[in-house]
Amino acid sequence: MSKKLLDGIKSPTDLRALAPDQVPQVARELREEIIEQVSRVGGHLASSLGACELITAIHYTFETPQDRLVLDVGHQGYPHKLLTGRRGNFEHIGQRGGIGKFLRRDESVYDHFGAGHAGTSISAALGMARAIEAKGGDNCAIALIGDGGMTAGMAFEALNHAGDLGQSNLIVVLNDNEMSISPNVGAMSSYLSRKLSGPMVRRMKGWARDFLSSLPGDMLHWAQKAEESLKVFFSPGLLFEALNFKYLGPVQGHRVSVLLETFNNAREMIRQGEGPILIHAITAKGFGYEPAQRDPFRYHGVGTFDVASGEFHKSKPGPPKYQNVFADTLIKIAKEDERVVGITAAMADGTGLDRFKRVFPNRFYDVGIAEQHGITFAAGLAAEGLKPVAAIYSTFLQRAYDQVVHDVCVQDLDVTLAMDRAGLVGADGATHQGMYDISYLRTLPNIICMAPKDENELQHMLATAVLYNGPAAIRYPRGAGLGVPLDQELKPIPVGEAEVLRDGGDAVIVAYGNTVQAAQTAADALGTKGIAVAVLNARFVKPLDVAKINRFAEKTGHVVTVEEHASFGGFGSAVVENFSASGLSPRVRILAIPDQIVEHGDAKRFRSEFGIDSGGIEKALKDLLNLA
Ligand SMILES: Cc1ncc(C[n+]2csc(CCOP(=O)(O)OP(=O)(O)O)c2C)c(N)n1
Repeated sequence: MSKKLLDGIKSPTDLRALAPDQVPQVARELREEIIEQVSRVGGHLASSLGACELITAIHYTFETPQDRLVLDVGHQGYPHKLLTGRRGNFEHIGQRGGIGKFLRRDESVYDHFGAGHAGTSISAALGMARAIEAKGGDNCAIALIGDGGMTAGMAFEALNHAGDLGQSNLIVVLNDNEMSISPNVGAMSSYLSRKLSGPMVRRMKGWARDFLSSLPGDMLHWAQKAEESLKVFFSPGLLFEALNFKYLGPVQGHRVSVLLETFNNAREMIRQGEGPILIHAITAKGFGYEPAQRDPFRYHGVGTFDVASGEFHKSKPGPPKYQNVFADTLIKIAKEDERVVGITAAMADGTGLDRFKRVFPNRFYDVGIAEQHGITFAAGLAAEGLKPVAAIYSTFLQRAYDQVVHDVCVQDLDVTLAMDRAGLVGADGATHQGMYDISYLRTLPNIICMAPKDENELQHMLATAVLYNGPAAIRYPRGAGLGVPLDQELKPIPVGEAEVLRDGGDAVIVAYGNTVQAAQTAADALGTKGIAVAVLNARFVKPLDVAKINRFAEKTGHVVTVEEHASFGGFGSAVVENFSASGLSPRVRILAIPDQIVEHGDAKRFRSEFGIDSGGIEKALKDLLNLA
């Protein structure tokens, strides 16, 4: 087999030693390697394929890591990882001890800013550019952001600020493929996609060219300038120019020669103090791998697949996913109540709301990667008497915290928050763990917060939340349910009522959400040893079923709480606060995720390490009861 150019690239310095006409081959080899590696371990595919030329050309042109490259989200970063010394680590991407799926500051000196959530790159790069300037340096910062990422409000805030600062050493590269995970949404997206391609614009350009060629030499210079202005006027550049950016583009984002020329120009402009610059590159998501290019949505994040056919390896059929039970239930509810609408922030597929959209296209809203706006938009709908259900992953709802507080809870508006991926998320790692929502929501006024023990209870909780006339939140985990039968009839649960699953006089486990099953297993195990452990399915953290919890605490004197959430401020804290307020002092153990960053890796293994699985609960009970 012939030696690859990639074999000689241990860092971007090696890349920069190549001739410009070798760079396209590097991009091609990166693409082949990404397809090959991802087919074996799974990961983000289409976004990385679409960014091979851009990332290679940036590393080739700029002096990384002295020039800072900041990737938005980081899901398109595989070419970056391969070029920056992590080629040998791909086999274990997203696995415990392996490299992460996104960028991380502790993984490489080339990862200047960690990410996972969208829309942060321009702000971070601006901060870096400013700091470099303040320290007297002459390097620049480059943010690479997708058109999906650009729908995040923060990206606009950053552009606005950068333009105001006139930050001369900042470059924003807009990777425009008209896709978020699904096709991108929004007026901005439509504006960008005009890209000088409309017939009128083409005609205008033709006239301008004819006119120019008819001019005498000295007028040509001015006319060319006029053509530049015309180009800007008829291109998406107008918006960015208005924000005080120099606009370069649109450029073909897979033609390395064009990219090298454009980036070289940009670098020169930065040297002349002419930034900030926005480079608008047009790319195709999934480029260079036919199945992914044809259907970039399906190949955004993939499991293992066959490279030749593009077919995904089938996973074993199992219980329905929580997200699908959620969506199907919402459809059922919406059929009965026309006030119900569904909202997603660019995650129609991940939340299951694409199913809802198919049934109720006019009652479905994809707001883009704009969780903040999504929540206040929901509040507005609720203020007019509708019943919005915003399905947002626990980790992404963090973005909209003030909107949940100020716009929903303080005004006591009837918004339901459906928080998918609550708890441990596995391969996506630290930035995506849904382990803070109990703490950040249960402190708020008016809201009720609940978590189902299984997918059947999720149905009833959704009915409860929608029926409730005020803010309501439900957290439920990633992936498949337990495989329990699904009731046909939806039965709202009395707000604040826990469920006694098992009686017992020696101790009580008060479990929240997806830890209930493990609590039952632990109680069963102790039962066989003659120890009678009661199990409560708390169902609500707010309002807590104080009466039941206190009754069992008094009766047994020994309480174990368990939740898949950070221990500080979580469910166990709520139970202990209640004991304090009630003047009770049973012996208590709080089982939860300790105060630490939880990296990527198998969720099951983490549960065991944190003692929130059945073995951990059993052990805690034995400790509490002083059993050997
Ligand atoms: C705040 C936030 N919300 C949602 C997501 C989920 N998400 C990951 S990538 C992505 C789409 C990004 O689209 P774009 O920036 O255009 O990049 P592309 O994949 O098209 O290259 C979304 C919605 C996220 N990472 N962060």
